[in-house]
Amino acid sequence: MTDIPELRIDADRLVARIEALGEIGAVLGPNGERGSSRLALTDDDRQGRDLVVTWMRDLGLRVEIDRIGNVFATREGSDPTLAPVMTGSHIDTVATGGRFDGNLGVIAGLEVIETLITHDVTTERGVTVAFFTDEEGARFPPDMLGSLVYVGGLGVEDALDVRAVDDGARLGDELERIGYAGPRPAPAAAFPHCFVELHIEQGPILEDAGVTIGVVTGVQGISWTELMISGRSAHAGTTPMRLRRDPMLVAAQITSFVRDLTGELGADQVGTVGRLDAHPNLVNVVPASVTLTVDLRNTDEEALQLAEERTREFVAAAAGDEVVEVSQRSLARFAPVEFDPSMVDAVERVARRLGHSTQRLPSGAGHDAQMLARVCPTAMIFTPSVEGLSHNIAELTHPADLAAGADVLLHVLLERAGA
Ligand code: HGY
Ligand code: MN
Ligand code: MN
Repeated sequence: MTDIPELRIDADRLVARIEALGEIGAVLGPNGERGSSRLALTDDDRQGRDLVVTWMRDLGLRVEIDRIGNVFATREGSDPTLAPVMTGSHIDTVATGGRFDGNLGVIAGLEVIETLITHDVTTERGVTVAFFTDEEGARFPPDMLGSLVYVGGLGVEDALDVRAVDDGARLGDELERIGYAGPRPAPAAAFPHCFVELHIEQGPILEDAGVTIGVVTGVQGISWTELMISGRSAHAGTTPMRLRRDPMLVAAQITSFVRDLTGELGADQVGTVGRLDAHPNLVNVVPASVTLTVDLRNTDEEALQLAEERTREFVAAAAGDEVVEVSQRSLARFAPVEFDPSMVDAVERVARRLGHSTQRLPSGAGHDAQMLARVCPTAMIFTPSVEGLSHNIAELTHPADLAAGADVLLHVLLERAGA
């Protein structure tokens, strides 16, 4: 019997499962990049879900699915009256996804539980590993949709009625179609004792600092807006420039403004125009309409509101100049979140005890932990991303760093579960 402090996960098993899951919806690049594309509630997502649920059932875990398709797998503790500790993340990806974003946290949670089983370690509290539906929000906005419903931040009926931005499919219909519309109530009737999420950093900070473990202090605020700009389609050759009402021009001006605004507001402000759809999208037609998205983020809520205000003002002025109409809708809006200080300290203390270098940092990306922090003490553990790359099929985190993160997760959960 291994002493608890000496316990470590099985790194080969962890990496093998990450690779196996990554092969579902595999996207291979010209230079050997190996990514995945499993947009939420597609057949690829279903296949990924089925594989992970099979692993969960093979470990003899109690598997539950809630009404928004979140999946929870629990190994019981010795005291069933105590709320479990929970870990997990997401297994849906963006279309140019890597194999580690989200997947690491779910598979490491499974690995932690298998390590406890293998070493016959009992814990007072149960240990649950979860994956949440549609964390990316790329097909069905907002992001973190499943965990937001789980904590009661979005009504489940409203969530089931969300329409896909690509083909207009209704979320609830897609959930039924892939067989993951579960019976467990959402929001949850009871919440975990605590939540710890292991995730890749997805940025360059840890790699630049040569640090192995990121001790995440919180998550920055997120603002997603969809703008529909309506002009007048016209002939590209015969229409004098002075008569044009060109939505593509305004879309280009907004894109350029967002970049300039980040420079003006300084370090923590980031801005992205990621989606742009022109209609009719033909070489010889001044577009009738253009739909685009603006993603603004900042660690400071006031600064984020200023960025939103400045963008609204610019859009109104540019639309007036070009005599186009703009309607807009919010796709996601989350304020910055600070994690529980005692949980953050535990991550740092455990990582150092295991001999890893650490650095505290806020998360630039949104995560399910951002939602769980509303209902229980929550923290995150980051591992470095090679070249800070993510949402790119070249996304990579080295096996030694994956294992380090999973070992820290193991021991933070052991502390909180009462091994
Ligand atoms: O958008 C995000 O930050 C996350 O990938 N959902
Ligand atoms: Mn993620
Ligand atoms: Mn992501």
